Amino acid sequence: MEKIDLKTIKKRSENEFKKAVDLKELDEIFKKYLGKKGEITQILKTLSKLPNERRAKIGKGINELKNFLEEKIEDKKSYFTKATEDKEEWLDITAPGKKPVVGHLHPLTLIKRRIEEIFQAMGFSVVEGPEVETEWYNFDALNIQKDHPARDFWDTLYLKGGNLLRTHTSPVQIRFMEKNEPPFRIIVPGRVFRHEATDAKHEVNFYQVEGLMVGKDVSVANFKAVIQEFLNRFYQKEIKLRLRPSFFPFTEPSFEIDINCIVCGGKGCSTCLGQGWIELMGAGMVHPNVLKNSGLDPRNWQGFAFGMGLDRLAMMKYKINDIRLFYSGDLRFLQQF
Ligand code: 2NL
Repeated sequence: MEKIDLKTIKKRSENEFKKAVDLKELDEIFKKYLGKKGEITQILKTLSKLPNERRAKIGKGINELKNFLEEKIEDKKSYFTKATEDKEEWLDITAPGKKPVVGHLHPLTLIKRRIEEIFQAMGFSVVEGPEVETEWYNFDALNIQKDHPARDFWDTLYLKGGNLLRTHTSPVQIRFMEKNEPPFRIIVPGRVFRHEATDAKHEVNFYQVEGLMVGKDVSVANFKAVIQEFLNRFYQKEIKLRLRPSFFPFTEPSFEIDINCIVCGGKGCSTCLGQGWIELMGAGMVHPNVLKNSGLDPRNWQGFAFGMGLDRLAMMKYKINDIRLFYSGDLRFLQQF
C-alpha cells in the first residue's frame, strides 16, 4: 500500500480551489476530490482495508480534509451564485432613458406633400403614372418634332426595344386626357430621368410637378390666379410674379414664370444673381395638336399646363446649393430637415 500524503492533497486542492473563478470550475474541483471517483472519496473507500492504527489516524485526517473542502466550496459557491443573481436582477431605474432613433420624411417628399395639399385645396386631383414610357407618350403626343434635340440619345435614356425613361411627367397627363372628359384639373408629381452629366444643378433622376386644367373657357388669367395662390401659400407670404414669353412645342402661347427673389425680396443678391427675379416654372396654353393627340377636340376645349422642378423648389426653400445632396443618402444632410 502506497503512502497517503494528506498534507500534499490538502495543499494542492486548496490551491486549485482558490484559483476557481466561476461555478463551473468549482464544480470540477468538487468532482475531482469529493465526487464518486474523487481522490478523497477513493481514500475513504480504502480505509477499511488499513490496519487499525493507521486507519484511525488517516481516517481522522481525511475526514477533516473532506469537511474543510466541502465547507470552503459551499461558501465560494454561494458567493458566485449570489453574484450571478445580482447581475441578472440589476436594474438601474435612475439611469437616463435611451432615446430611440426615429427617422423622418425626405425633404423632397415633404415638399411634394405640401404642394399636393395646396393644389388639392384648390380642387386639383393628384395623378400618377408609369416611369417607363413609349416615344409616343413622351414626345409625339406632345407635339415634339422628330428632330427635336430633347429626343437625342444624349438627353433621353432609351431602353432596349425602343421604350424610354420619361423625361417629364407630361405623358401621364396625355394618358389622363385620353380617358377622362373635361372639365378637369390635375397635378402630376413624379420621378423623371435625363441622360446627363451630373453637377450641382443637374441629376440623372429628379422630381417634377406638372399641372393641367382643361375646360370650356380656361384661360391664362385662371392660370395666373391659381399659381399666385399656390406661391403665396407655399412660401407663406405675398409673392410677386411675372410672365415672360417663351417657347415649348406643347403649349401656345408659352411663358416662363419668374418670382420676386425670396431671399432679397427683389433688391438683388447672390441667389438671384443680382436680378431680383428667379425663374420658377414653364407654362402655357395647351397646344391644339396636343389636345387632338389626346382625343380632345380643340374647338370645344382649352386649358393651361405648367411644369416645375421639385428639386429646384426644395433647394430654394431650404437654401440647398447642390441637387446631388438629395440623392446622396448622407444622414448629416438629411437629418437637418
Ligand atoms: C418646364 C416646362 C412645362 C408643360 C410643362 C404640358 C403638359 C401637357 C400639355 C402641355 Cl400634357 N404642357 N406641360 C407645359 C409648359 C411647360 O414645363 O420648364 N418645366 C420644368
